[in-house]
Amino acid sequence: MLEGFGSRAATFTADVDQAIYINFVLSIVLFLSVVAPMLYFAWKYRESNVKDENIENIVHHTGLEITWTVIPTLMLAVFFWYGYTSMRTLRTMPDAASSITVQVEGKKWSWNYTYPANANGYVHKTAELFVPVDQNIILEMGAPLNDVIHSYFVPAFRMKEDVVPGRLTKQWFNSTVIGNYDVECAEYCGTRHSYMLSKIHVIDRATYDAWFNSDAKAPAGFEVAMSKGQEVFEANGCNGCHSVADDSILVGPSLMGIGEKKDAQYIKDALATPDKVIAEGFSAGIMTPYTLSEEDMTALIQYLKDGK
Ligand code: HEC
Ligand SMILES: [Cu+2]
Repeated sequence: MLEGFGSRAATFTADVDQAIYINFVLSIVLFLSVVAPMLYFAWKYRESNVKDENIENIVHHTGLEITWTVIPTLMLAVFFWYGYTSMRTLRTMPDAASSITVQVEGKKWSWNYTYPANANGYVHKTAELFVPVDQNIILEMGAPLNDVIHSYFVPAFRMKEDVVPGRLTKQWFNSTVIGNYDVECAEYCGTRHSYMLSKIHVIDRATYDAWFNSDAKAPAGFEVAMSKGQEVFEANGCNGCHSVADDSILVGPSLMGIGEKKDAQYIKDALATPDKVIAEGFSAGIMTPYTLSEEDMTALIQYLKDGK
């Protein structure tokens, strides 16, 4: 676990916390104002304390009725106001020209990010999000048509928005604190829902720019010794469903040793038309077709062959 609810890492975090805090305190006031009189009356009018002839039916009390209409209405107005204003901050997208817009794809069961092309025309595709500190970031989010609803949730920023197949949803943030933050899927989406995680790395501007303008896989300090093939495997979310290092079954069959058992064509077909040949003991319709570039495919097949 990285930074979560314990940190306040985005510009609107304090607004959201204030709305939650005010709603929480008012809810306690409401709760006590109902439950405390209830307990008091139960005690005061207990059977041994009241005689039948003392019981009087009160038909109407205008003062009371006005009180219990006006006070809760005012409280609701306060709930609404703080909820509405902080919601509006979250839902009003900043000016796109001065923001960085990243495409986010959520699918069973991984997240991936596609950046706009840099000056050299290179498009970064990553499994974790890298952004500069103090910068407006817009996330344009979607899921493949044959997938299910997910939700992109960043506890440290207090932001969450559904990711819906066939629909574009947006979310923005501006993080003021350099650090690494958890991203979770907050909409139950099947077997590996709880492993549908990602990270946001908020880094300094110079490191971000140097990385963005290069074709390096990750900014300085985040490089992982990973073969091209493994990168392709992880950036496409294959690791969400397939193990390679051992024979454990996540969702699909383990791919350990498949590069030896099957030829390259078999793997290409398994990616292009997963439902044509179904691995024994598994069902169709779970793995979606993938179209990889020639280069990525070669690296992937190499990786499945010798783990490099
Ligand atoms: C949502 C889960 C899921 C994802 C993501 C996924 N697969 Fe699969 N995959 C499956 C399932 C389930 C099967 C077994 C059914 C079938 O053969 O279509 C399978 C089958 C395969 C097979 C055939 C295995 C055999 O023994 O015949 C290969 C190869 C394969 N996947 C590779 C990949 C690669 C490479 C990726 C990433 C580009 C990937 N898969 C992404 C679920 C997934
Ligand atoms: Cu999900």
